[in-house]
Formats: sequence, C-alpha cells, structure tokens
Amino acid sequence: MKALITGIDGQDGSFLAEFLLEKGYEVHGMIRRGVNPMVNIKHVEDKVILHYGDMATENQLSLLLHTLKPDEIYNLAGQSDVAASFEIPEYTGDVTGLGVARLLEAIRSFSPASKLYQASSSEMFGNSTPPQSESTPFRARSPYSAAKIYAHNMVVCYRESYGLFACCGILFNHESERRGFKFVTRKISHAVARIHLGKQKVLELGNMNSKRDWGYAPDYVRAMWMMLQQGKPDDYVVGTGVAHSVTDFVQVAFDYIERDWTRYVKSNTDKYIRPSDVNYLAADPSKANDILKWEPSVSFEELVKIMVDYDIKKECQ
Ligand code: F7E
Repeated sequence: MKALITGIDGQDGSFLAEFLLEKGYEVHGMIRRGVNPMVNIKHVEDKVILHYGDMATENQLSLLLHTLKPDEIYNLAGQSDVAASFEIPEYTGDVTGLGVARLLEAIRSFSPASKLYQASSSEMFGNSTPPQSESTPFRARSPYSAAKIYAHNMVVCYRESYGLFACCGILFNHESERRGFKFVTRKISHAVARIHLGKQKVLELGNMNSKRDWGYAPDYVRAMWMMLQQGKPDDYVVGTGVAHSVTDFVQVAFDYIERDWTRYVKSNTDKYIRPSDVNYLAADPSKANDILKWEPSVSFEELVKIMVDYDIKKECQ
C-alpha cells in the first residue's frame, strides 16, 4: 500500500507516518520548500520519501498524484494556527481552504481511485451548543474555521458529485510532546517545565475560560486510518467527549510540579486575546465509537503528564 501525507512534518503527519510505516506502507510525504521544521520526522527521514509541494500551487499536486497514484492520501497540510489566521486571513484561505479544491481537482483528474482523508476541525462548530456531533451546524468564528468549512464542503461535494472515496475527520484538539509551542497546551507544558527548573518566572496567557476536548494525537491518527478502511466514505467526529478549560490544563500541569499556578500565571494578556474565540468544544464521538470502534487511550491527566515530563527532560539536555 502506498500513502501520501501532505504536511508530514507536522505533529499529526509525523505520528501518522510512523503508524503507516509500522503497517508496512510505502510512505510519501509532501513538504514545503524553504521550511525547515524537520524535527518531528528526523527519526523516520530515511524510511519515508519526501517531495516538495505546496497546497498553494496546483501544478505540483497534479504532478505528484499523476506520478504516485497513492492508494491513500492524508491531507494534513495547511495554516493551522487559529490566532494567526486573523492576521493572515488570505493566506489561510488559500492554503487551508482553496488548497483542498486544488487537491480534489488533482485527485479527480489524475488519481481518482485514491482514497482521501481530509483534516476537518472542531473549530468549524464555533459556538454551536456542545456536545458537537456530525449533525451540529458549522459556525465560523475565525478565518481558519471559515477556510476549514469551505474545504469540508468541497470534500463532501466531490464525494457526492464524482464518487470519490473522500472522508472528513472532524477532529477535536489533539496534543502531544510534538505540538508546536504556539498552541496553548505546549506553551503551558513548556513553561511549566522551565518554571520547575528555575528557567522561567511567568507564563502569560489569553482567555483561560475557554473549554476544549483535548486528546492525545497518536490516538487521532489511528482514527484517520480507520476511516479509510471502511466500506464507504463518510465523515466522523473524533474526540474524547470530555472538555476541560485552559485553567484546568494549567492547574493539572502546575499540580504535577507541586506549585501553585496562581503565583506564576498572568491571564487575559492582550496579545493572546483573539478578536473572537470559541468558548466550549466537547465532542459527541458516538459515531466513531460505534462504526470505527475508535476509543481514545490517554486521559486528560495522562496527556498533561506526558507533555510536562517530555519538556522537563528536553530542558535538562
Ligand atoms: O487554543 C486559548 C485560546 O491555539 C486553545 C488547532 O490545532 O485545535 C487548535 O485550535 C484555546 C483558545 O488551539 C492562549 O484562546 C489562552 O480558546 O491551543 P489553541 P485552538 O485554537 O483550539 C483546533 C481543533 C484546530 O483545528 C486548530 O488547527 O486556548 N488560549 N491563552 C491560548 N491559546 C494560545 N494559542 N496561546 C495562549 O497564550
């Protein structure tokens, strides 16, 4: 089996590459020229085949699909930083939204038998009432979510119009020791590790009241693969079903190093407040539980510990 992962060098791409290699796949990855974030895939670099490509240009995507004709395509590329999407809305729309239209056209023209996994996002639900399921309305609250909604709708449209085997995984937040430092969980685990070691004194955050359904990323890449092994293509919500606030994450992380978080954390820092935020995301993962038989394997408390432990170890090196 041959798979192509766009955005292979990101958190999810790297875990998915490991997962597919273990299953005996020939794994191809698309990376952008000029970017050097190879840390996540350094350990599998000689086992995967990397290609330069960009969601912002159709030529390379078409050529890649024409040459490879992969059995499975996992589209994990895109501008995924919600806060940044307010500053670069056009770029976000181009790669995260229109990029999927380019990919779908390339699949339809050059590799129509490929199965596609599209990384949709719980951010698309905006402030729709939790718990959110596949039938919950999408309500964009950021340029990022608007782009993801467009991409999601395009995948559904191509599935229904051209019979492509294309699935959207509406994934709730999933984190790990490979998460980028700009996302709140890794920002917290990294700061907590540094505070523990006496290297940092203060952690500045924005809105600590928002609630997210946080799971462990390796569990989520398993769900992506499971979707493509079904008899028919469909869309699935993937999350733990349990939500916690940013304050909860902070509290559990600081409890772990036995310190009182209120002495170190400054909340509502202007530069981390978004023009509009999503208040409360909690998955209703019943469909993924029933049909995919997918279940998360790591609890919220375990996730926090994994991340803090990793960052303490890293900061000691
Ligand atoms: O923010 C609040 C912030 O940036 C979570 C992406 O993977 O998941 C992710 O999007 C919450 C928000 O993730 C800070 O306002 C407070 O309410 O970690 P985040 P996100 O926006 O939920 C979804 C599913 C995706 O698809 C996205 O690609 O935390 N928050 N203080 C902060 N957030 C950040 N980043 N930094 C702060 O200092």
